[in-house]
Amino acid sequence: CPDNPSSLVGPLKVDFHRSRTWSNIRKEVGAPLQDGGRYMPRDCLSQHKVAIIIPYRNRHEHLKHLLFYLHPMLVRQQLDYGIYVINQDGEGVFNRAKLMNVGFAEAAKEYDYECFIFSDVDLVPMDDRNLYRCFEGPRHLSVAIDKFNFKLPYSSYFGGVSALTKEQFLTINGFPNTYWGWGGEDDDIYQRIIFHGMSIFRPDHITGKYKMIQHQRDKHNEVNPKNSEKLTQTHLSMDKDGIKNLNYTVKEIAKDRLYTFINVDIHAPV
Ligand code: UDH
Repeated sequence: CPDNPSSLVGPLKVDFHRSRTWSNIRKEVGAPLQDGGRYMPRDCLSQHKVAIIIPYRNRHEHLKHLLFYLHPMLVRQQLDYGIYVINQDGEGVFNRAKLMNVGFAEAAKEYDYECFIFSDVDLVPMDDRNLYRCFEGPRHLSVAIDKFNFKLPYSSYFGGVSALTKEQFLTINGFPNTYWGWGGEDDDIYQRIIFHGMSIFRPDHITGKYKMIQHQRDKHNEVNPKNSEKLTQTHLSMDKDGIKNLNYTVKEIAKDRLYTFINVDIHAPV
């Protein structure tokens, strides 16, 4: 497929006021997909094998909105892609970064993905020129979120949506497994990247616009004050704590038309 897909439209209208049903979304955006939320263009060979990894628990409405907007955009970008929803089993403390590690490991078992996009479930891109593919360095995609007045909240911010090649991800030993509860894991990932001598790529602030679905802080994902202390130790912990020592138990893998659902026990403290 060409480097610059010709079917991109630029700015997208994103509206969360309409409530959507799964069957309607399947009807509206599911037609070109294969089970598991898989797609590859038929008329050309895609240059990008991309797994989209979504850390997840109990955000059904958000997932509907995201998939409704994301699938058509990824199809227009002519990617060979699959969407993986990594659901944390049980009621234990949430761990976003560990779920993303699981997503990497499980998606890599399934197909020869070269690029991994890690995306929060509540961030919907507002411009389809924001390419969900990988670059020479790790890329931070969600640079202009409405909640932060379409600005980076701070210059080293790496939260929300990011893209790493398999090689970039393995170079930093993946993400930390030890950040339970809210906060810090995205800054740890940023430091891993910098400490391994890579720099961060970003789209501009027009292309990188996102709309965040408003929500309250979830249960069992309270701010964990220990996480900010851990950040001072990243340089010591990063080569031990990550994809190398990842352990988890897959409880279920289910293929919906719109996504692959992986329910996983990540041995959370209760
Ligand atoms: N997530 C879930 N379920 C949870 C917790 C987190 O699916 O119970 C996932 C989801 O993909 C989410 C991501 O983890 O988008 C990040 O969690 P978050 O949305 O809580 O993080 P964010 O930085 O927090 O968006 C905004 C909290 C708003 C509280 C404002 C209080 N003033």
